[in-house]
Amino acid sequence: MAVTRTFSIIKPDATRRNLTGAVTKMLEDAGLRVVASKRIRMTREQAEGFYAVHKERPFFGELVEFMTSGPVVVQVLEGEDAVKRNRDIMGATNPANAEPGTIRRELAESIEANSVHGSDSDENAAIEIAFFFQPDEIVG
Ligand code: RTP
Ligand code: MG
Repeated sequence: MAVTRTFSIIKPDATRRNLTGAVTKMLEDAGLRVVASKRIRMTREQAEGFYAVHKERPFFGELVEFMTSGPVVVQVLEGEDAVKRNRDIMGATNPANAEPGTIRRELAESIEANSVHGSDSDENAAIEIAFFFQPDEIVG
């Protein structure tokens, strides 16, 4: 299996509860390596742009409010089959449906405040990484 990269966000519900380290440990224990990381407060424009694919969804407005409600940590993760590996350790979108041992089952608050984002394909990972990072900010 090839070593690839994915994009992750530790969401405001997790930073508010001081779970940045706890989330990162679960990612590392799953075999992923943090090769870029920064703590930012997303602007409304960034959140709307990042989630543009969800523009027509009923939860879009609330999602933008939530993602701009506090600090987030944006990260690039590297590992074998990184996109799938990350989605496996994240668990289902709704923590109530997520498997025990996953980040969302163990740490998330709700379907919206679900602690982490992870890219859903290699193609989207590349787009999402470029949305937040310059190439020289990523050190593999
Ligand atoms: P993500 O994109 O964050 O990795 O999560 P996902 O694929 O599991 O979920 P997606 O359907 O892409 O939704 C993106 C984010 O929107 C929020 N959401 N709220 N209120 C709702 O019904 C609802 N549904 C989704 C979540 O924060 C979700 O991660
Ligand atoms: Mg998604």
